[in-house]
Amino acid sequence: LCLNQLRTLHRSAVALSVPLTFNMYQNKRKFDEVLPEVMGTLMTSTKFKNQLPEVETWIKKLLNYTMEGGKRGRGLAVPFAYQKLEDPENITEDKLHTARFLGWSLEMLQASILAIDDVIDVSTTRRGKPCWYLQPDVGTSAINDCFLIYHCLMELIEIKFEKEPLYTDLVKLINEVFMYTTIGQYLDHISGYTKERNNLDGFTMERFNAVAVQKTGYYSFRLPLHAALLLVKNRKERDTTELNSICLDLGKLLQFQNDYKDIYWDANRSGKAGTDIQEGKLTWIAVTALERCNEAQRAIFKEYYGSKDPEHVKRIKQLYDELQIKEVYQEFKNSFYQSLERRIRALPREGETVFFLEILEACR
Ligand code: DMA
Ligand code: MG
Ligand code: MG
Ligand code: MG
Repeated sequence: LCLNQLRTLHRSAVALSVPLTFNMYQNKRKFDEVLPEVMGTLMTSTKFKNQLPEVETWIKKLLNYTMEGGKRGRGLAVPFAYQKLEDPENITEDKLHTARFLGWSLEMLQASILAIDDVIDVSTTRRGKPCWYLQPDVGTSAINDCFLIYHCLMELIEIKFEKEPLYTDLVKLINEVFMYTTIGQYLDHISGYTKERNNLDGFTMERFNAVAVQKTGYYSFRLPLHAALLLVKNRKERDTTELNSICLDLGKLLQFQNDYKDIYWDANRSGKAGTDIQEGKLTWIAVTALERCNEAQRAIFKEYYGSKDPEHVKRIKQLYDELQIKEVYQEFKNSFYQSLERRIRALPREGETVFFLEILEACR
């Protein structure tokens, strides 16, 4: 047997012990069926009683608009994680239903994070339609609407879980994760390049990673994982150190892919028009480009990055091409996947491995 054949055999053996079937999205129909119940539950809130009639109309319009579309990765991850992390004999249909309900709560959180992110990033489209803040009669009032979505989420989980033992831990989890996300968003905002500030000291991979972990890793991976763990019977006995660490690495992965798509995917494919170059964002693409720039190229970067002028944006994209960023990205992405996959396969429980392999696959 030559070395390559051996490698193939080894890979299929590993694949057999942990089948890489793509299961998470098979549960999407059942997940979607829970949404009307989630909305119905929210609308039973006593806080919405005796309101002026436009309040309920507005809340429904706001939630329908901002929660529509998207891949539902975070929401679906909750019931999927519960199924994979809980011992089979403890899984109940009731808890699965709760996991789906929790998943939708996280989708609501995601809606508020994205709606405010689009204001910060001066974006124009999201999930294939204009950003919420660009809707007629919204504008800067979108900031208040984001609070409103957040409070709908908190109200929803109060109505549904107030009397459950998991309630306090759930509220603490959401608060903790939202705290990290808002810190991450702050860091993202102040790390941007402007010609006036003329400072690229912060454009390092270390800083990119620190921001990505906080703005993306916590709410995209750690939150669904821990929301699911709240339903697992003997969860307090589980050691989550390595799981948490993998979540944050997945955050880096999701963010450097997100940064790539901002430049190289057109809006039809990603559902949103990119603004990273225009807004001078600290992105994986920009940091990687700077690592490879000579003095002349660095001067071009400093001249044109962070400008809304389409010609300047074009010039930056041309610089990225000269530096072969696409190729560097593919290579980096492959090796990042491989090392994460190794760590995931080394997890002590097969359910943990299956869960994370699925998430990794969903990130492809
Ligand atoms: C992603 O940042 C992180 C959050 C908290 C939304 P981003 O602005 O790059 O996201 P997107 O590309 O979806 O606007
Ligand atoms: Mg954005
Ligand atoms: Mg952003
Ligand atoms: Mg982005």
